[in-house]
Amino acid sequence: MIDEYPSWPEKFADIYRRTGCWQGETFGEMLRRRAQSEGERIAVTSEKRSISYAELNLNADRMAAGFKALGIKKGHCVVVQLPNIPEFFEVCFALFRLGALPVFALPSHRSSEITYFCEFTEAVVYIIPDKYAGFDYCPLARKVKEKVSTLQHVIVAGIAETFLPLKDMYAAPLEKTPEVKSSDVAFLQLSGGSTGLSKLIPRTHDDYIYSLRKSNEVCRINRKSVYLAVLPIAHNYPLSSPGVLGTLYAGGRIVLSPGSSPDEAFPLIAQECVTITSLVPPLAMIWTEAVSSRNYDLSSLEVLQVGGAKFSEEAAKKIMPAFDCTLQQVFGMAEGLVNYTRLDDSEKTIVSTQGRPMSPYDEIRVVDEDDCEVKPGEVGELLTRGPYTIRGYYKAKEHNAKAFTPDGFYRTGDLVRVNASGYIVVEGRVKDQINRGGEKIAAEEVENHLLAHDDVFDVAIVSMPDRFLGERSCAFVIPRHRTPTIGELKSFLRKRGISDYKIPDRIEFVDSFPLTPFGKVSKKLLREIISEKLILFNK
Ligand code: J2J
Repeated sequence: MIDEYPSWPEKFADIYRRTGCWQGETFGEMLRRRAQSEGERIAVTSEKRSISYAELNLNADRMAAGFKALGIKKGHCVVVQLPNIPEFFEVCFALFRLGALPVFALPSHRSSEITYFCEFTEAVVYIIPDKYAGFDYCPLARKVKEKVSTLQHVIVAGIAETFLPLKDMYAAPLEKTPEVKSSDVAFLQLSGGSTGLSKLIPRTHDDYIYSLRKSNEVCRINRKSVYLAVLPIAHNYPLSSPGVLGTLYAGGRIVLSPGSSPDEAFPLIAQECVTITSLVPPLAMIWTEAVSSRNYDLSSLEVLQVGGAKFSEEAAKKIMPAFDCTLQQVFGMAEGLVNYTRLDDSEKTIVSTQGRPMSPYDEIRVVDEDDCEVKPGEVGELLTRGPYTIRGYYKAKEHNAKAFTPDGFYRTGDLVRVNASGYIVVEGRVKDQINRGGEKIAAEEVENHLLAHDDVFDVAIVSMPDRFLGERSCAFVIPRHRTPTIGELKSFLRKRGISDYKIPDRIEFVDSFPLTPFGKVSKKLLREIISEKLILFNK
């Protein structure tokens, strides 16, 4: 049950309501209204099926009834680990209608992460696909279910083996659903994490729907928009910036791509007349390279969004000529704040900045190590507060005291500078995280796994520069009795059930770590050591 999260002080909640940011609408109501206005118009198209707004609305009601019969109640958490399939929407809206909370796991998560999400949220149900991207989810679910005592059911979209098939959840709609308030938490998003495991982010109907409305305004999403989902839609960026939920809010159409490669996505853009899609930088680079050698009509594409990690100016400059559409840089975070370059910004602004906050009620501060504001244009840590930025993580009292200022600003951990026009340029980060082409790795989480190995005395994980992904991860390991092989350490991590993207790209064995003047491990120096080594190696 969800009861432990710091919310906005009444004074702020009142301002956000009075200024019309929070309009008192829930996701359940939003879909009902769209079903009334859009009816048989298609909401979601995938390889296998298309569903209209009316159908999605009805199926959400039917599934809500099925879920209720299983025992899912208001306030219960349900870990949802679904790929880009139409059922994702039926499941989420069914849970919204019951006031139960999806916890958005990514398809790449494995037993270590899923067990933690289930245990931490005391999840009652875990929902998976049967297979996706060559991975079989039922054995994973069996492992998780053995460990988590609260977990009552596993539901499978597809062949369910010993579990419950999702298709059996469509029941006769309920006469009465529980009362869900717009100020209630609608779901839990995942943070990229910097200390240990991912923190859980409680987003309310009010705050998230505001972020959709504002995103739609900035990105000019309307009923005619066709959004292609290539990134995993459970992630905050394709979910909400404006992503799939923004598209539904506007009455547009979502096209779900089975994969992110140009050969899968380009034909869909051409066939479905896609108008907007969102990518992370490495994918944007692959698409740009591919465009001239493929013969698809991509002329429907109006906006190509790139975000999740820093997009280099050089790569950004190639987008508009290659696709003959507008590039939009997106710098956002699941905790809230989203910055966009505007569609009518100059090319210079679009290629060289990460945009500006989408809402006039977003407050930002750029501060030094003592929390004092830096001079305009100087680099410092970005702090933010606003109508769709959380005031605290779920069940994380101690961490919240560090991650938020006493007056409620979220410490993003990002180093930025703000130019004279108010546009943000991301310059680096202070958080102990590696951004591997948009996928975030909390160094401490992987370090803790490696420390469990008998032959590891100590470990420090840092980022190393990479031309394609921006960053990759490098683990510096001090061995204990004997020096293990790299293969041994990697397979040890896999056996512990962590996602593939968290396995260090490189492992270096050392006798000791460089220290800071205070005697702490200097990750800065470790980053320099590995960068220099890579330069020498590449010469
Ligand atoms: C540099 N760093 C960036 C960018 C995110 C929209 C877009 C992205 C996310 C997201 C999101 C960056 N340049 N353009 O939720 O709604 C890094 C920062 C940031 C962290 C947040 C959205 N865009 N980043 O990426 O919660 O370090 O959200 O604090 O996964 O990604 O990561 P996440």
